[in-house]
Parts: sequence; structure tokens; C-alpha cells
Amino acid sequence: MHFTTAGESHGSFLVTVVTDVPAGVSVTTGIINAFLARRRSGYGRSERMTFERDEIQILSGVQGDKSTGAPLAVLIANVDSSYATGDGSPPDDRHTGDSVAGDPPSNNAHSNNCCVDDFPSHNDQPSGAHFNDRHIISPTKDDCIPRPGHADMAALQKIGATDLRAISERASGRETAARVVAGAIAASYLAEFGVEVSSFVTGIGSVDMPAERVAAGVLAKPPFTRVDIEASPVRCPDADTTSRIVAAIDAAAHDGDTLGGRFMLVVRGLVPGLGSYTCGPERLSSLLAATLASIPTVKGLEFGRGFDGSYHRGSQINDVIALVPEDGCIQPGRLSNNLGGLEGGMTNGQPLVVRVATKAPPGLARPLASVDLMRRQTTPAPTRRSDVCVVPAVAVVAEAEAAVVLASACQKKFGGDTVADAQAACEHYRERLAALSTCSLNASGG
Ligand code: EPS
Repeated sequence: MHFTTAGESHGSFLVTVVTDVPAGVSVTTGIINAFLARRRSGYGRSERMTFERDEIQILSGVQGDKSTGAPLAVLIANVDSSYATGDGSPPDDRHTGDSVAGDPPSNNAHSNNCCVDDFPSHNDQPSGAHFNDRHIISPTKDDCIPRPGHADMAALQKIGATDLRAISERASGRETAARVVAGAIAASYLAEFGVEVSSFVTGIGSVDMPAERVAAGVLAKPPFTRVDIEASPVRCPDADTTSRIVAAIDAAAHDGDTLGGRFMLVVRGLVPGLGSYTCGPERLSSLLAATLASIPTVKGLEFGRGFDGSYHRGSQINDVIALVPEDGCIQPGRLSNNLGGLEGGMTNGQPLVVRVATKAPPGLARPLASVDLMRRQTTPAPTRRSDVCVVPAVAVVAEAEAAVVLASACQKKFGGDTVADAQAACEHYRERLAALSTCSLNASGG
């Protein structure tokens, strides 16, 4: 399963195209909407999340609530669609296709206000300035001021100076809504194999959940449920920690600041042997690290005990292989899960556990300093709507990203054409694994 996204934060639509989806996966607007609604939630989001509805339209690849095996294309409508993109025509023209050939493109309100004329001449430039003025077509002063922590400045240098919105519109965290569409489809596929992808927030800013409760939360049978997690406004299944986090977010908002944090990604029900020990890039750890690190604001990843594990001796951190009871039999398993369910780049049948750290988002209401590229002056960065905290939403996006990687690994092991064929192959594989249990010894008279 693979996906790509298109669309801008304030364009008319975000688009997700998902390919290599086996036939027979349950795909409904309800399944996708439920995932998208979780991404919109979380205390500390900007006011945009109060009016975006993420209304979707499934354009292809589904018949009667099941995937057909053909690529799926899904649209998410942006309510805030103030940025004209594509052919530049307003959304209504695009729906009806009734724009008249030869008409000038109807751009947004700012587009004729090219700031190139406002530029000092080359002679006025400070030495060391390398901007190519001819390409700077930003329509407003704010759009010539890169915001620290965003893609603005590095991308401007990378692609040549241009209207910063062409960068920020695509680099925005809004694009992750389109990723969640693919994740919802992948999670629906994984559910057919009894795999549950989940996450919970463990800390935001300097507030952390008690370590014992975090440790219990990543066990095969945790003391709290998905309902408990979603009942918290910050997706943290600990009432006291939730209250302290909410207070911390309020304090940051009051100061015009933002907060990052930490969450656990936990996937239960995975069979051993997904991924590969044979080639580095095929290792599940590589694939998961790449996909999770691709999420904006993600700055740290730990598999299992991660950095903490590095302080311990091999005798303390490697999970002993033991005979453990399962389904009335005794079979080889583990008594601990220090390695987070991954050994040799493969799942080992334990819950997959990844701890993720995110930085505080860059949209500060009390802005950091930046440079006005039009006037070559230092100036405060522009202020827009501020997401004071996005950690609960990023955790949902991480679920989506991980689901796609795990669904692909599952397809690779069990076949990619239909869900039913893959389930049969998985059942056969489980029977092969059961041959290692004491029940099979008894059955064979051993
Ligand atoms: C987001 C939508 C954006 C931001 C946020 C994520 O909307 P707007 O720019 O209109 O306020 O709220 O973007 C970022 C955090 C970012 O860094 O760009 C969303 O739908 O998640």
C-alpha cells in the first residue's frame, strides 16, 4: 500500500491517492471521518479546527463499501479555501467547469500586488545578499517574511525566492489530514488481521504522566482503553496529568507561546516476522523511522526503551526468550518488551512500541524575530492563527503513517491481491507458528 497527497492548506481540496490497496478492505466515509475527527481534536488547536469539517469524497477504488483493488482517490474539502491554486479559478468554476477559454485566470485578492517593485536596487543590497529579486513576487509584506521553524526560509533558499505562500501552503501541517485518509484505509485493512493501531499522549511541555502508568499502557493488556484515551482533551489516559497539561497549554497560550510533547505509538496483534532482517532499508525499524520522522514537528523517536535502554547492560535490556502460556498451551515468547516488539528489523509478536517527541509548533502569537526579505530589515515574524499544541493530533497522524507501513509489510508477507487470500495465508502462518507450542508436542505424542 502506498499513497501520495496533493493540495494546499488553503486550497479548495486536499487529495489523497492510495495505490496497492487489496480488494475487500472496508472503506467507508464513516471509517475515514472517524480518523479525521480524531486528528482535528485536541486542546490547544487553532480556531481553524473549529470550522474545518474535513468533508470527504471517495472518487474511485471503492464499490459497495469495499475496496476494488484499484487506486483510491479521496478529496477533503477545505472550508478555508482562500488560496487560489491549480488553474487559479475559484472553486465554483472548478466544480462546474464553466470558465470561459481565454479568460484571464481569476487569482486571489493579492495576486496582482507583486512586491518586486518595492525592492531596493541591487546597489542597495547589503553585501552577501543572494536573493534573486526577479523571482520575488510575494503579494504582501507578511509573505516576504519567513517564519522561524517553518519551511519558509530553507525552501525559499532551495527553490529560489518566490511568494512564500507557495511554500507555506504546502508545508503546512494541514497536509497531514490527507495522510490520515490513507492511514484510515490501512488501519481498516489491519483490523481484518486483529491488528489495533493506537497512541496516547504521555506528556506535553514539562508535564509528564507517571512512568509506571506509561509502562503499563504499552503492555499487551493495558489498564486503560481507547475510550479512556479519547475522553481526555489531550488524549492522555491519566486524569491528573490531563489537568496539568491543560493548565500548561493555557499558560503557554497566555504567553503567546507554543508547546511540544511526547506520545506513545502502540500496535497490538502483529504476528512475528513482519519486516526483514536481510536488507537495511527493508527493516521495519527503518521504514517506521522514515515515515514517522516525515511528520512535521517530529524530532525524536525511540523504539521500546530507546535512549533509556542504552544505559543498561545486554543482560538487562535484551528480552529473554521463555516458554509462556498462550491459548491453553505453552509456547516460546518473551517476559518483557524492552525492545518495543522489534528484533532484527522484524516484529517479534510483542506490542510494537515507539515513543515519539515533537517540538513546539512554530506559529507563535508572540512571534520570534525574522527578516523582511523585501526591505532587508529585521522584523518580528508574521502572526497568524496559532496552534498552541498539536501533540494529540500528531499522535493520530503517527497512527496513520505507521498503519500504512504495517499494512504494506503484511501484504508483502501474505499477498496483496485480496484481503481474503491474505487472511488465509496469515492463518496458515499462525498454524506454522503454533507448531512450536507444547500443544503440538502433545498432539504428536511428544
Ligand atoms: C492545520 C491547519 C493550519 C494550521 C496548522 C495545521 O491552518 P491555518 O494555517 O489556516 O491556521 O492550523 O498548521 C501548522 C501547525 C503548521 O505548522 O503549518 C491542520 O489542519 O492541522
